Amino acid sequence: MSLIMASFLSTALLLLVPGILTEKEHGSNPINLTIVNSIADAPNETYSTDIVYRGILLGAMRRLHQTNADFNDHCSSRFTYTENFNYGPFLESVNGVAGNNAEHTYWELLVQTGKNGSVIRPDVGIGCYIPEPNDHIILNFTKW
Ligand code: B12
Ligand SMILES: *[C@@H]1O[C@H](CO)[C@@H](O)[C@H](O)[C@H]1NC(C)=O
Ligand SMILES: *[C@@H]1O[C@H](CO)[C@@H](O)[C@H](O)[C@H]1NC(C)=O
Ligand SMILES: *[C@@H]1O[C@H](CO)[C@@H](O)[C@H](O)[C@H]1NC(C)=O
Ligand SMILES: *[C@@H]1O[C@H](CO)[C@@H](O)[C@H](O)[C@H]1NC(C)=O
Repeated sequence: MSLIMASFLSTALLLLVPGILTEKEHGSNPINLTIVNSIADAPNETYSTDIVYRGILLGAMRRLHQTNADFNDHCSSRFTYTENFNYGPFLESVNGVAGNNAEHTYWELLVQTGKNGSVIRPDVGIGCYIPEPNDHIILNFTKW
């Protein structure tokens, strides 16, 4: 009896596991990204893009650049980043607006979490942050 049960269970597992793996490894989720300029009085811009399973934010931004006409603007880059030796990509400009050391301005990375809706300030940059499926990414042009 228990032998039959065990073999039934393992067969059920074998049938289930490939389905779960397929979804997680090949799936992508929609994610919203809002551009906020808290210094100039510019209206917010919200874009929708896709993020692959456990993909980094920079990947979703690259996908947005490839697919969105507004964000893309005739193939000229609508966001730029510099490569920091220690910390990786530093987001320098978005839609032509660049951070400036002399003016103490920069693009701050914020996330409104899908879990509870509160806004957090990740302790890593765009190359390391891995958005959750319902995260709302906010790029906030601000002062330091
Ligand atoms: C000052 C500072 C800033 C300033 C830098 C202003 C300036 N031009 O001086 C500002 C406010 C711009 C900043 C922004 C951010 N920062 Co900062 N920052 C620091 C801090 C406190 C000191 C850096 C420093 O002056 N070092 C001394 C100088 C001589 O060395 P340096 O190599 O030239 O320093 C440069 C880099 O540190 C770079 N930098 C600063 N922050 C970051 C973040 C990333 C992701 C990258 C690639 C580069 C970078 O700017 C410095 C000047 O050019 C460090 C913590 C620490 N105590 O080290 C955190 C730190 C480096 N920052 C961090 C983070 C997470 C950020 C943000 C992503 C925060 C956010 N959620 O928005 C943003 C970057 C967003 C973007 N646009 O990509 C993390 C990086 C950890 C990681 N592994 O990614 C650190 C370690 C703090 C932490 N939370 O632990 N930051
Ligand atoms: C993105 O924003 C739109 C419009 O506000 C909303 O309908 C949609 O549910 C959001 N998508 C995600 C994944 O948060
Ligand atoms: C812009 O977006 C931010 C972050 O979601 C929000 O706090 C702010 O109220 C928005 N501003 C406008 C004018 O919609
Ligand atoms: C909301 O969720 C984030 C992580 O998803 C957590 O860091 C934060 O403490 C939570 N805030 C509240 C008020 O529960
Ligand atoms: C953007 O930065 C400003 C200034 O630090 C802050 O007041 C505002 O709350 C930030 N925007 C969001 C959406 O958190």
